[in-house]
Amino acid sequence: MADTEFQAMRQAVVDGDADAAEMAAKAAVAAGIPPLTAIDEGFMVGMKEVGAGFAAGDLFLPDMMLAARAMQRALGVLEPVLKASAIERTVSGRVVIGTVAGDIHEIGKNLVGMLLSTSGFEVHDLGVNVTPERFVEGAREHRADIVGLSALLTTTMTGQRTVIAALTEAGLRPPVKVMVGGAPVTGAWANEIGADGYSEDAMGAVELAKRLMGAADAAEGRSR
Ligand code: B12
Repeated sequence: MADTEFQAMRQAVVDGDADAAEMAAKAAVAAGIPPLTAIDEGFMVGMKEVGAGFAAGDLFLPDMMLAARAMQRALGVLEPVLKASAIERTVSGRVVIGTVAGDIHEIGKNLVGMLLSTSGFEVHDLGVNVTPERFVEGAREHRADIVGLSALLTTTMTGQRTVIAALTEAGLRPPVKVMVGGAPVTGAWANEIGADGYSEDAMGAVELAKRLMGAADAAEGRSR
């Protein structure tokens, strides 16, 4: 049964049909499919397909825009369900997150932020196209434990390195930890630019953030 539902989710994104995406998300909730499963096995599959179609020249920018709109509509339905299932209420740490300068992709960053906040982190989202200066300011202002940097383009990935340098230059690193992610980002890249961690998806980002908080606690000799 779930197969048909996942298929409907995938198709709604591929068709860029926001109404169908909303309906598919509601059907998933009604069928008791966990929101993250719906995202990973349904909507994300469609998103990857659209990305591949664009890369192959079969689909165009408006197709990606419609797919994004459909996915966002679905996430709007799934977010309250995710929030309702949040168990940990204590603040596990403060995260400042954003998409680096020159890059306006936000869906993955939003998903990571959403999951961190339902896992007990205090999340401050600086949005998209965020300059290194703004990351430094945000980290100071919100007394960040972790700064999360999203980049979806090979041309903007290098911006992650620039932000790390800016945080270091501002004397914030350490203690602030930096985690990086986004479709073109890899563990090797994270190592190369001196990030504290990388995750390929939102669930992994939560685990990573918890690990980074543990490392911070150990360094300061306290326990949470
Ligand atoms: C939707 C989309 C768009 C939408 C974005 C809408 C929006 N509001 O976000 C629009 C239409 C605006 C767009 C524009 C462009 N796009 Co675009 N886009 C995509 C697409 C199809 C999906 C991205 C997405 O939302 N995925 C769903 C989310 C949930 O996944 P995700 O972002 O990867 O995030 C997950 C992980 O990466 C990770 N993660 C993400 N961030 C972070 C952060 C941290 C800290 C951590 C730990 C983890 C983490 O966790 C997330 C959840 O699992 C991708 C294809 C793809 N395969 O990625 C192309 C893609 C990224 N786009 C691409 C391109 C080329 C462009 C444009 C340059 C096109 C153009 N000619 O104008 C512009 C650039 C605009 C700009 N300056 O940023 C290329 C990039 C190629 C490259 N190697 O650089 C891709 C790969 C398509 C392709 N195959 O060619 N795009």
